Amino acid sequence: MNMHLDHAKRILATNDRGGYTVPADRLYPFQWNWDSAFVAMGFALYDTDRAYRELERLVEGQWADGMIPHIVFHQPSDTYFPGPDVWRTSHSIPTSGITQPPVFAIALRKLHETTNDRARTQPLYEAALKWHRWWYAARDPEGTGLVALLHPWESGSDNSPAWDIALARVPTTSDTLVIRKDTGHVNASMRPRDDDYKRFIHLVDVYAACGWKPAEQWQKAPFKVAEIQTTAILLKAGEDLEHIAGMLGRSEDADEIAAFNEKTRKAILAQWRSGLSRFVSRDLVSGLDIEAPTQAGFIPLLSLDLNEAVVDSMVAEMQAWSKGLKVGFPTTKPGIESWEPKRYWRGPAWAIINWLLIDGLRRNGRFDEAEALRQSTTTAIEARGFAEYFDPLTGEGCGGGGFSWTAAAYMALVI
Ligand code: 9WN
Repeated sequence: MNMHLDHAKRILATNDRGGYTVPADRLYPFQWNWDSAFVAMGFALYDTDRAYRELERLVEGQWADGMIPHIVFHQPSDTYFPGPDVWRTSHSIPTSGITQPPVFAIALRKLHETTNDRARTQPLYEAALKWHRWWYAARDPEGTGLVALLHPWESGSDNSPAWDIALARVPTTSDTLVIRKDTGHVNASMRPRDDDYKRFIHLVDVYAACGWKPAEQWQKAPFKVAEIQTTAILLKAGEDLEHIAGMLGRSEDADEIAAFNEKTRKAILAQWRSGLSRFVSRDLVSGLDIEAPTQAGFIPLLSLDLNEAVVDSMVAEMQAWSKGLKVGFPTTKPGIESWEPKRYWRGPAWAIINWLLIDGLRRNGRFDEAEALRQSTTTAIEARGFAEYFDPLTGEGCGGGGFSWTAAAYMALVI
């Protein structure tokens, strides 16, 4: 028996707060959206009832318009900023007002295929369909096929160099007092900077003043990015949702979802930049490509069957970034000015990103590279524990410890 697997299960048990899992004790004391989807895939490997519970509890936070928020505040806690008083949303269970990458339907398909439990899958399927419709209506009102983020927190890659130009336009002023709690748990040098936080909160104030109405937010958004990682995840989740619709005999829904998927597939392909060997996001305020070299540009491997020349060039680029590193895959290209190997999304390696890349490499027939990344990820976890993320140069575990999605990723990568 692999003792690390036991440890991973214990982490999920310790972080259980009653049917939902906090990402890490104290540092993140609520339910987070994409964390819970990854965690549900971990639970699906040994406790399908608990996996369903995780998704069901997340859906308790779903808004009437279909959005599933990035945080559901099931119980109060004073160890995290910003809490419900800053978000000022009106859902009955307090939630944040923004969303996060839609991994949910990917988890639901895995779970349904394991259990074939239609009664339990059906309501979650309805919730996922409503959410996918929301993405297209609220975050792609012009029907481009790419969905936009209005806040860096929606990307899950909060302080990525990908946002440096777009975020610099956002003022550092806010009506809300910024009282950071994260730096009381984790060394400040591993976290976003103060100016990032001021801008994050400025955006929250702007959208709260819009009453969180999507059309008004779209008009007033000082930060608006058609984002490649989120869109690629949406497409993979859309494929999985279409598949579930088929299994549930919902053929009209399946057609509707297939049309979303087709539009998005074409739109992602149009974001391929051969000169960069990766896909790019678009800054919708300036209309320009976002060329900052981050992991996001490789995530389309997950949801596209790419031609061999494209895959070859992506893989060569990924190998160039990974050269000499102890742990792949770096979230920012090593060696460039904005690369910071310990600072959150500006360089470190994250197990869940690797999980997505591994699935994408496999989908595109690159089994050796997938296996190398799988081993690099599990070895780092076995050596340094279930850290939030890893310094790719030294392999050191950074950020929070006892981290739920690292535990889930470990299980998925070794079982
Ligand atoms: C803001 C919980 C979340 C992850 C994100 C990660 C971090 C929050 C924060 O933690 O973001 O949502 O306060 O730093 O960036 O991807 O979902 O693990």
